Amino acid sequence: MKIKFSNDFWWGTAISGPQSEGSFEKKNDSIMDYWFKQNKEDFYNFVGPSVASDMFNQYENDIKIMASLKLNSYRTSIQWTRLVKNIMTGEIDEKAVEFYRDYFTKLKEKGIVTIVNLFHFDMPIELENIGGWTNKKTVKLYAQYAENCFKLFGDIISHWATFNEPVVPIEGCYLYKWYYPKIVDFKKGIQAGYNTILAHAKAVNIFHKIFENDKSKKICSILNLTPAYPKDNKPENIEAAEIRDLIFNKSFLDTMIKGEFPSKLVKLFASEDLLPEYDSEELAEIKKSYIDFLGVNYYQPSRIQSRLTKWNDKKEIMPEKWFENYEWPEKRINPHRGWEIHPKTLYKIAIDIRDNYNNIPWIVSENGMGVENEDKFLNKENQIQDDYRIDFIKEHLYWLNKAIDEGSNCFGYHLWTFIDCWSWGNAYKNRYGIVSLDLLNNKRKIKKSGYWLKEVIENSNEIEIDEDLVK
Ligand code: IFM
Repeated sequence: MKIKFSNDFWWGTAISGPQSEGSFEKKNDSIMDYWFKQNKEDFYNFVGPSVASDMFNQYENDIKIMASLKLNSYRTSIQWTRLVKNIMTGEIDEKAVEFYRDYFTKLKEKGIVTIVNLFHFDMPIELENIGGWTNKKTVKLYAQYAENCFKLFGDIISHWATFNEPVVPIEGCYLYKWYYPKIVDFKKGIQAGYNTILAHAKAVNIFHKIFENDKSKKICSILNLTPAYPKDNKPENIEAAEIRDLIFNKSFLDTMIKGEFPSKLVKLFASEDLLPEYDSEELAEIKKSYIDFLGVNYYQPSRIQSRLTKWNDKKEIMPEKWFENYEWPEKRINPHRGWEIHPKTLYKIAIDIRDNYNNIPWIVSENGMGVENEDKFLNKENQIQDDYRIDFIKEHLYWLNKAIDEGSNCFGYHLWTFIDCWSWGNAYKNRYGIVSLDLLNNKRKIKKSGYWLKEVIENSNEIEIDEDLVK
């Protein structure tokens, strides 16, 4: 069977500053730099973020590789801790401006549209020390940083993102101890989430004011959506799945697209005295804000049931007070990452955006597969034969294409990621790139999946799909 995407479809890859650039010449530490200095043992093979994929030094060559693969778009992020010399005053580092201007200009010269994201988990440590997103001072400084970015790079960059996966730092820093400072405090997490939404709103309102006469400039937020499937049709399981969706998906999705917090979520948090500190001026700022498009990172759904045991109220309250994860017996899993593979959920997301979110233009801003020990798939020419990744992409594209045919307004697909990158605590354990990275010498080599993507583009965006793969 053949599927086809429109001729102007965006094909590209996504990555982030802290995971690709390395910390060369950076004047400030992010929580990730700091955490590594404190606890190297928390990182796979003791590998930290200082070199990452060496893109700080090799971006020019990397852009040539992207262009050779015919990719027309890309996403990366500016590191706040690089661009700003003095975090508390917002003073800009002119050397960093030179670096980013050259990087973005070189992309533009190759005809690659870049979405520039402003925050990808990399809170400056100085701000974390005053409470990070729980402190409104961070919101103020973020808004100033965002305004500076729009003014410094707005002549080169048309497409922007305020945040990548804003729910992840809440989960990682305030609930499940994935990231420094590994606090377990749901109420603080809710305050941090609310302040993140406020920071986003301030940034997009500033953006729309600066570019009010230039409709080519567009801004989004990038959300990792994990739709919740109830175990079965029992009302208590449906209710549990609905709550999981409210907390992890709709909290950001509804607010950023509709300007309002879901009322059921507000009631739920109020019933447990979890509401954040807010005022009417802030709510008006959020209400006024809007995004021009949405970025959706899709990896896996969630499988949910109601609690099998009563929540112990003596324990610290957690979102799991209202639901439990459920092991779906038919679950197909990526064993390296432990994440479910369920391509059809991308169709569900696409139709939900069409029907419930004004059919806003959107892009698959991340989708991909992390695999350990990819070296075992090297052929004689030293090229990784990642056919599993090609199949993974095809399956997702099949469901995406079907949703687009049915009217969902998706304009592109970005793979995570361009080159094998540093993945926080997992460091270089799982490889995601369509270009491999040799950690011994930082050499790059295009994987089979990279050439496959090039072929798709050269073949007028047509893809041959084996029916067995998508039945
Ligand atoms: O590496 C991360 C990225 O920072 C955010 N999205 C998921 C990726 C893979 O785990």
